[in-house]
Amino acid sequence: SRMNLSLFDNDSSSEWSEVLSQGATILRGFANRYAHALLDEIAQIERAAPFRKLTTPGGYQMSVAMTCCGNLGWVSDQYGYRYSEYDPVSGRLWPLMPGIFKNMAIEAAAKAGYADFLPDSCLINRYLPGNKLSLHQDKDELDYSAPIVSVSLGIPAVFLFGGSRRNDPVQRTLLMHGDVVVWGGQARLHYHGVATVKHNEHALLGNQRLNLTFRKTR
Ligand code: MD6
Ligand code: FE
Repeated sequence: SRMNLSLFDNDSSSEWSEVLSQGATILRGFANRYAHALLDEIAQIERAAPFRKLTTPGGYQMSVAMTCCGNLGWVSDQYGYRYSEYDPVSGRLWPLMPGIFKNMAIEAAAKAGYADFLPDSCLINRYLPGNKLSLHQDKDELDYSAPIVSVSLGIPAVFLFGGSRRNDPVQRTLLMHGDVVVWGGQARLHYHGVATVKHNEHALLGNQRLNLTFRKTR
């Protein structure tokens, strides 16, 4: 629904915002102008820290493949979910967060009303058709006053957005290439997920969807 829709000051038709719920805003088309630069950086990151499918603490393999950059990366294994300075696959520090990643995330946060966002971690998720992300809360960060900035690239996916309780009703919204969700305040601990991704083709990314989530973890 576009009940709370506003065009941005300067631009016209290719960028607009939608309020998902109090604290959660979708900046439609915001990342379009960054897309080529982001993909070049992801190709570099991937060389040092390849995408991998993590195992949940319960012993299931996630269908989404992940990698990270920044001072900390999100990891999952038999001992639980946490942020780590080291990539468990290589034993090395995660690749640095590229300047353009950080600048874009800061600008998006500000545009959605969160000034002074300083991400120290970027989780990069890769979805292929058939992959999904079950309903969850993001609660491994220490400071819930900071928002999360989530950037979608490639083929579309239905984003599931619930409330603070697992059984709250779920809104569904299609996230397209270039869409950014900024997520904090009242919505910071809301349940969310990604429905099974459908077969599709994107001019830059082929049959993939990439999602970047920027966080302040500590
Ligand atoms: C995704 N996103 O869109 C998964 N979490 O691929 C998330 O899990 C997420 O988009 C917290 C805030 C925004 C998000
Ligand atoms: Fe999440």
